[in-house]
Amino acid sequence: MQRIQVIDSHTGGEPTRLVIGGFPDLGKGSMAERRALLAEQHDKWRAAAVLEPRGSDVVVGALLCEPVSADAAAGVVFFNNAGYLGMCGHGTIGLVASLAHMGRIGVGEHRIETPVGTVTTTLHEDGSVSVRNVPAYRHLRQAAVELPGHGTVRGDVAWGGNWFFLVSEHGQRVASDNLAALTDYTAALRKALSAQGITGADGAEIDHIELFADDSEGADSRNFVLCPGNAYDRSPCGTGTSAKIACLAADGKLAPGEVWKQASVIGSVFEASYAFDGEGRVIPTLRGRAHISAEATLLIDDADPFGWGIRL
Ligand code: PYC
Repeated sequence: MQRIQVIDSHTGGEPTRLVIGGFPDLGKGSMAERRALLAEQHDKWRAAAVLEPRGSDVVVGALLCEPVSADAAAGVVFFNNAGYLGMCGHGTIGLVASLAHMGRIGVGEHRIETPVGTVTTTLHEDGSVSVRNVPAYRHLRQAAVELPGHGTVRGDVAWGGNWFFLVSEHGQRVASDNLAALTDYTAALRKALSAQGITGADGAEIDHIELFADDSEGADSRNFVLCPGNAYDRSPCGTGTSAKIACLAADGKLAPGEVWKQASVIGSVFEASYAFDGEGRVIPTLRGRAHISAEATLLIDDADPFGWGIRL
């Protein structure tokens, strides 16, 4: 029997499963190197932790690692049903809440190493968490993609710790009673981007699609975010909100320090603002709240045919 110790949390409805023990030793390299090692040599551990029957398409895994730098509180490698992520905003908020729950950190500032750079988090007195993300920027403005059945769709391509295609003019209803249609539309859009060679910098795959609409509940915007494994983000998506902030800054529609309230399709909200980094990019800061939902040990029985996850 194999055992994996986890703490589950959710941030605005989006789950994070923090792995605190039981995974193979990935050495002392950077988080990017440890992510590569996990993907290349130990991927079955990712599958066991987040796929059915223990997990689901929605669960984002976060492997807690010893940081490289002595001034960091932790390192982390994020993964999901489809593979591995660069950064994860909701997951970082969940990680910080879980570290506080474990008694490893208190109120104040904590640096976290991720595969795409170090982020600075703040655990606030009220339990909310701010994340000063890696630099974000717009790569392409209003790129045109031909979407079968819908004609030309235009959107920005931006980096917020993952690659996003951000669309405001889409003709879709961004509402929680329209999830199947939104999922079909955004999945088709992602396929069309790939087929038509529209990518992030250096040919990077755009694996997240983000649709925007006005919000009726008082936020500046409501989004629907399709994640790489076809689940939608229940939270407003920290990296997606960072990408949005970068586009707003590039269009001169949001001033440095001004607060942008981004609602998710289920109505949870992140607050975001930015500062310029002096190199044409923005440093977004997101604020949200996570709640702990379980402390558990996952068991993998050698005799279980689906013990290492259901891979379809
Ligand atoms: O919050 O950055 C995020 C995120 C990425 C994928 C799911 N959530």
